[in-house]
Amino acid sequence: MADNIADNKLDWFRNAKYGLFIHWGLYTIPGGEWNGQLAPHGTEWIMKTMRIPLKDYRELLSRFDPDAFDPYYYVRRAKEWGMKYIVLTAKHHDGFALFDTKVSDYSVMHTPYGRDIVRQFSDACASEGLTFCVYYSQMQDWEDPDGNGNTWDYDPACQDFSRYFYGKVIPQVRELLTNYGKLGMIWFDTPYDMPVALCRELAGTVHACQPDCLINGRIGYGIGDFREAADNAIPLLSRSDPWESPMTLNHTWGYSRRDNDFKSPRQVLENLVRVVGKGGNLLLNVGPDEHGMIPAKSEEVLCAAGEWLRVNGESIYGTSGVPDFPYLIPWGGLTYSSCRRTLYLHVMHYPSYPYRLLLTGLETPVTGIRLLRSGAPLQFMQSYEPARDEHRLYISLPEVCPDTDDTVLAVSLSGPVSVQKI
Ligand code: JFZ
Repeated sequence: MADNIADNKLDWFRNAKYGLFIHWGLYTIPGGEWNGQLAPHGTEWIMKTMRIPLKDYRELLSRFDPDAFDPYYYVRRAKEWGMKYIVLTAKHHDGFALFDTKVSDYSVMHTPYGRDIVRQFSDACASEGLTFCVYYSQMQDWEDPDGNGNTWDYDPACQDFSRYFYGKVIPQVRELLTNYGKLGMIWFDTPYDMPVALCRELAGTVHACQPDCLINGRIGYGIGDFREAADNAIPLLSRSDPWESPMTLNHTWGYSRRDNDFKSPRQVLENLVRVVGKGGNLLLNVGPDEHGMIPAKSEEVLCAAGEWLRVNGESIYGTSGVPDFPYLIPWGGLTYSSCRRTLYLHVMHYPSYPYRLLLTGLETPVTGIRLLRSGAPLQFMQSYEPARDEHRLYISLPEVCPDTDDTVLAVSLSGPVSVQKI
C-alpha cells in the first residue's frame, strides 16, 4: 500500500484521517418536526420530505438567531477530539446560505442573527490551525425556481437549470473561494443527472480560484480529487487511492429533537479504525441546535473517542491502508505505518483465558510487540506451517484488559508488511 505517498495537493488530506462535518441551516430550527409531524428521515431534508411550501419554510429566516454560537468553541473542541479539518454546510439543498452572498437574499445576512457564519469558522480555523472546508449543494436548491428538487412550488417543465447554474452556483462558489481565505476542500453533493460538461466547468471554476482546493467525489463522474463513499458506508476492500467516508453520530445530519440513538465512543473508534485501516478518512458529523450549540450527547461521544486518540493517535495518524488479510479479523481491526514499519492491532473484543490473540496471514517477520498505551513488551510466537501453508502469530495478552474500547498492540516488522493471499 502506498503510505502517504501522494502529490502535494492531497498530502494534508491523506494525513488528516479524521474530520468534523457540520450540518447547520434553517432546517435546524424545526429539528425534524413540522406542525406536529415527524420528518420521515434526514431532518435537513424536511422541506422536501414534508413538501413544505417555500412561503412557509422561508418564515424560518425570522427565527434564525443562534444566540450561543461560538466558532472557537467548535474549532477548539474539534482539535481536542483529534480532528484535523472541518467541513461546514455553506449551502445545503434548501438553498439557504450561511455566508454573506451577494447573489441571493436567502442567507444568514437576512436573519435576526445577521452575521457571516462561514467567515467566523474560516477565521477561527485559520487562528487555531485547522483546515477549513465548505459543503456546497450544486444541483439541488429548493428555494430557486431553476434549482433541482422543488416540485411542489415550481413546475419542473419551466425550470432552466443552466440559469441556476450560471446565476447562483458559479457566482456563489466563486464567492466562497475568493472571500474566505484558503479552503482545504469544497464538498459537493448529489450531482444526480447534472450534465458532465457542467460538472467539469464547476471543477474548472474551483481550480481557477484556488488550484490547491480539493474537490470531493460528489462533484460527479470521477472528476473529484478523491472518492466519497456512500453515507455511513465503508468499502469492503482496502484502497491505496485517497477516499473519505461521511458518517452521522445518530441517524440524521441536521439537528433532531427526537433522534437520540447516538453511536457509542466504541462504535466511533471501530469505524475510525476500519476506515483508516482501508486507507480512508472519517468525516464525522454534528448537527448544531437552534442556539448554535453542539448537542450534549454528540460532545460526550466525541470527547471520549478523543481521549482514546490522545493516547493511541500513533496508530491512526501517519498510517495508510493495510493490505487485505486473508481472514476477517474477529477481535478488531488493523492499521499500518510503512515509515514506522509497524502494524497496529486494534483489539476491541478482548480474549478470555488464556488471553491469547491469533493473527493469521502475516508473512513479514516480527521483531517485537508492545502495548501502545504503556510500551510494555508482550510475548509472542510466530510460525509457518508448510503443510497447511499457514502463517500464524500468537500474542500473549495481560489478564486485565488495558482499554475496553480498543487495546492497541504495536507490532514491529523486519520490513514492509507482506500478507498471504489464499
Ligand atoms: C447527501 C445529502 O442529501 C444529505 O442531506 C447529507 O448532506 C449527506 C452528507 O449527503 O445524502 C446522500 C448523498 C449520497 C448518498 C447518500 C446520501 N449516496 O451516495 O448513497
